[in-house]
Amino acid sequence: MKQKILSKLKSTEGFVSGQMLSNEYGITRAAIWKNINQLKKEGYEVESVPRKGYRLISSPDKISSKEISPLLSTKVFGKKIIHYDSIGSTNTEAKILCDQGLEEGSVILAEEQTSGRGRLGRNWSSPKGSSISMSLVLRPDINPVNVSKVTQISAAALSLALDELGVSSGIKWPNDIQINHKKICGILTEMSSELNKINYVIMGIGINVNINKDSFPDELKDIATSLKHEFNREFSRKELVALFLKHFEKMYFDFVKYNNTEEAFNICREKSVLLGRDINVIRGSKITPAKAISIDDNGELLVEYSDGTRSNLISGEVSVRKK
Ligand code: BTX
Repeated sequence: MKQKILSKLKSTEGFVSGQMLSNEYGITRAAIWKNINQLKKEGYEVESVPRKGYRLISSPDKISSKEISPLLSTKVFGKKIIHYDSIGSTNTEAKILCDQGLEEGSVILAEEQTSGRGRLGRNWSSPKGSSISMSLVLRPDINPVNVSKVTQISAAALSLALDELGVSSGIKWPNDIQINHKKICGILTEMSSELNKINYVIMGIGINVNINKDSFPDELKDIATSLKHEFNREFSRKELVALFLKHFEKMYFDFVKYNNTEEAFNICREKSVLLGRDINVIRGSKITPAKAISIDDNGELLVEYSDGTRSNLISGEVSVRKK
């Protein structure tokens, strides 16, 4: 009921009378009033004027289904949105729900993660209300060896979404998006599979949107940034989620239906902060200098070592070498 009333308020420019809502939804005016109060508690600013009714003045910048659904242009991604105010990790939660059969295209979103995860057991910082923590449920009928391509598709999709907001970003293969050489986004793609069959893939993405620079923990201050810090203004998280899902859906289905990754990989090449640069390839404690040559048609990074030998990296850790 709350959702219905909210939709009505959102789609009406002026006031909506309590009587009209009561007639339309078949509940008493007192019940309407209760629902409006609940919306107010959730951060919606609703003006109520005797004999005129209710008018929505502003909505909270929440990344809930209520806020995001009206902005979606997708067919599959975001049809089901599960939203938490606070959760350990959206990827961990998504896995639990996938084991119970959660369908492809479902999106898990949280205002805050208390144990956000990066790769290899690292932490991901996701402060409340100012970051996006999102996990997408994928059930692609592809060979498990190709799953790492999803990370590239996701990086390309975010970069396109940021372009639409007037933000130009760089992609650091395989899973970071950067602005001014600092990280604003990380991607963690995880999979449950048998030898040749994928049960599900969880594509987790964390984006630093309206985080104030001094809210980053000390160890991140030199390597992380946020859209707000770079552009000195707030960005709408829900709009960014909707734009990301639009671009992701298109390129993901190009990939899983038609095995076409051209658009996504071209974006990863064009926006790469590595190609042509001197880099370090990091494997555990071993650091090998190399040059980043290209991203091939499998989304792998082709590197050339100082002895002239070349190899393709499927995933892993690389850093740009300081001069
Ligand atoms: P990664 O292993 O490439 O990067 C993790 C490293 O990034 C950390 O060790 C730290 O140095 C740095 N870092 C941590 N938090 C931030 C941040 N907010 N901004 C910039 N740098 C940071 C990257 O792994 C993958 C991150 C995926 C996060 C999403 S959020 C939704 C989903 N749920 C979940 O638990 N993880 C994913």
